[in-house]
Amino acid sequence: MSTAQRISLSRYLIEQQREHGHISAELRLLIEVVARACKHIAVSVNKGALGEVLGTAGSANIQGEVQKKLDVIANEVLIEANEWGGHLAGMASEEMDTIHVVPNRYPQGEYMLLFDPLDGSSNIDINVSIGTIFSVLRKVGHARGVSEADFLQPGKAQAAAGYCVYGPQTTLVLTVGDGVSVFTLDRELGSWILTAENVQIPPATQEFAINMSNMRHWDEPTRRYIHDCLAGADGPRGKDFNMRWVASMVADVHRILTRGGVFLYPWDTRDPTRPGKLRLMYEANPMGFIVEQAGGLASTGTQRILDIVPTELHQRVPVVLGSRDEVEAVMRYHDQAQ
Ligand code: AHM
Ligand code: MG
Repeated sequence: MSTAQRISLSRYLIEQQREHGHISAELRLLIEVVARACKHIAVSVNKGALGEVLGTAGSANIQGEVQKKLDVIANEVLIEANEWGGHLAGMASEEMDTIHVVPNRYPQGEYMLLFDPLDGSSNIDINVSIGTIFSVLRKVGHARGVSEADFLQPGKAQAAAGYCVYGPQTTLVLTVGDGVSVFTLDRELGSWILTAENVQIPPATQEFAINMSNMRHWDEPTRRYIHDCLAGADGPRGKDFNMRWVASMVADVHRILTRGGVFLYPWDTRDPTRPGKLRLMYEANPMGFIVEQAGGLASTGTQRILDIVPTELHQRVPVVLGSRDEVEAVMRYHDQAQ
């Protein structure tokens, strides 16, 4: 790609606003600020041990998970970058107990930003891909202020969603509801360059991603589905399957976006208070929106993820997403069990 042919994220967003009318000026600013924050996080990630950013922070989040230093750093970077711009009413994060309302000293906008600041925390210290996932909602109604209830909107109401993968390349994937675009960070210039547009997930696949060590905890339909995949070409699915599991949702979803596949973090019996590991608002909804915009499907196994009306901020859900034919196959196994 010659320098003249390069389209930066700023130009892409201005064209989305001006020519296609897909986004408002406020939403454009919001996405630019999030992308800038991701660049900042990428710098910390790249420093690793030299930046003293590895290891635990000595604290736990609301879900009782030990926070890594980078979880805390990434959360702070996103809040500090976004709170003063006038485009947001509030923010919610996997790493914060409750919402962060934009302080009174700054103007309030109509959008709300939700994020998993550092996804794949168990991979931070071992130099494997990790990422940031974000979701944007619009405040309904014009009353001043914002409360937790304003955030409890179904995923289909998202105005934008994206993720950034900090891997061999730093990649930003974005949807504003008009397909999925991919930007690669040019580290020398410090700019995001459009490297793929209108990404489509192949509908058929022979690759699944699941943490097999949890098999004994799964529900019966998931167990039967994986059993049949493992039976290969001679089994009921009639084809051989390959398995991949990075244990960073961003990396697993990015592989699926690039070459197809199905990702499962199913319902399991380990903790009766939670129906799955992944969080609806910070993980399942933004990834579900992106996957659907790329022609794939995102389901709990029995219900479209983007239709779920949240009842709490940190709600967890079972997640099955990726290539359309394969997600439908998983749903059939669940249907048959009912
Ligand atoms: P995190 O947000 O605390 O990093 O947890 C979410 C991650 C996902 O990225 C990944 O798919 C999953 O947890 C991995 O779970 P497991 O440790 O069971 O393999
Ligand atoms: Mg996560």
